[in-house]
Amino acid sequence: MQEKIDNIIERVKTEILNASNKQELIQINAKYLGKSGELSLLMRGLKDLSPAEKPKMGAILNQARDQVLALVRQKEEVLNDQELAQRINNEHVDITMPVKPLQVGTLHPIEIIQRDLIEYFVSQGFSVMDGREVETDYYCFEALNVPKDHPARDAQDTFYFDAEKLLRVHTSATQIKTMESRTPPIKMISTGRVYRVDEVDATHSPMFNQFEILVVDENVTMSDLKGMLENLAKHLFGEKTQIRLRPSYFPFTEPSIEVDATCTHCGGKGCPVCKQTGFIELLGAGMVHPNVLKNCKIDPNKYMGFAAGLGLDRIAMIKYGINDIRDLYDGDVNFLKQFR
Ligand code: FA5
Repeated sequence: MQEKIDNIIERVKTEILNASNKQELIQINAKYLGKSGELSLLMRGLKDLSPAEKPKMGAILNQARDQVLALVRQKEEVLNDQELAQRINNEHVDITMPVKPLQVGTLHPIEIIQRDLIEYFVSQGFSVMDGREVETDYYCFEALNVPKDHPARDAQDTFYFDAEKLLRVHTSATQIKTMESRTPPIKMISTGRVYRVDEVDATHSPMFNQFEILVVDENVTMSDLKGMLENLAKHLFGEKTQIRLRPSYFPFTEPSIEVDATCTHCGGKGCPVCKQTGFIELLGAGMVHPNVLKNCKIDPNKYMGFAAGLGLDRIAMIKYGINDIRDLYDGDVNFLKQFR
């Protein structure tokens, strides 16, 4: 038996020595250690030996099996190394070749302004409120002192889902939600998309972005509003910026104002951008109408407030010198990648 085993080991050694790839190695392994392999058959024959012979022969066969396994593994390592060396030899990396530039995205100009304004107001203790783009007539109009037959609705026509549900025309709806859910003092901002049935032109889009500011407290005055607006204009367009207040009308504020800032292009001297007026329109604002406070169960004899609403698209256009609002929505990568 020992002779037979020695013979097997010798053959295994020669065959392994001659094996030139892993497939041949697998075959050698199967030939000796597979189900019907020579060594496996000998091991299966152990059961026919006498009890005295069994342990001795068992040990010899186990040793032979381990030896064959070790030889196969050794050769496998050699073949792996050869394969790797061959691959390294065949693959040439040209480190002088220019790399493909990474495409890094940029923030949309409106997103940049939105984030900047949120940071600006949050640092002054304002909280950020979320609003809904699909609103009810009540929050968008009625609670803001704009009843169903009010002429102000014509200027802010919108898209209706049914008699009650509509796409909000302004972020002012969030004022009501905030005043309903909190008690004064209130300092809140809210931003997002709004919708109107407006014809598209260089400065109008049926979908645009607004930024709402609301403060409600005891003894809040128009001069607090003016101070806040002055600082805001300087923050947006630089320290030299000045503002001008014009009387205006919003049903939800009394008095109401339209706020202009000195033209960022000519500094107030007059140029084609500001149509020679020296000013550009910035936002609408005013003191919260007592009816609005009452609608939110806030006592108008105790509390006062101011509110303002900016059109972020127009701010982006002024800040970045964009002539057409449509550029903001065309998704032209070459246009958008300017804003970093
Ligand atoms: C309002 O929407 C008021 N809710 C603002 C307000 C809030 C007043 C709080 C008082 C107190 P107005 O309709 O003027 O106001 O719109 C505000 C800004 O939205 C405008 O100054 C303008 O910048 C922008 N805007 C209005 N319509 C469009 C449009 N179709 N496309 C782009 N921007 C627009």
